[in-house]
Amino acid sequence: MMRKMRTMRTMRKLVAALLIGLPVAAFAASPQTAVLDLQNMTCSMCSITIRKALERVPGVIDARVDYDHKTAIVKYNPEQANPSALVKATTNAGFPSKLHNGTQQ
Ligand SMILES: [Cu+2]
Repeated sequence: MMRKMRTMRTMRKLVAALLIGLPVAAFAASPQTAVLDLQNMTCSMCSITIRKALERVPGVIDARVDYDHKTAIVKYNPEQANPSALVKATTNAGFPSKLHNGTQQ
């Protein structure tokens, strides 16, 4: 009898933990991708500078800089970062940018 009670209590704790944990997962925003057109890129080393600047922005998950196309493709958590923060980061690093076609995917 006592053992059953304890099991029930453990179960209840588990359910409570799930109830607390689930909404976070359910409402966590899915990553967004922004494409930036970059200025001032003169060599492939610039790509690294830009990538590092973007990766330093809180919420950035992944940043890829394409030297040939002078673009940066940035995956970010929209709850922490936004396109203007990304533009600001590259601009502060010496590479003014703007959203490619003003679009986000
Ligand atoms: Cu360079």
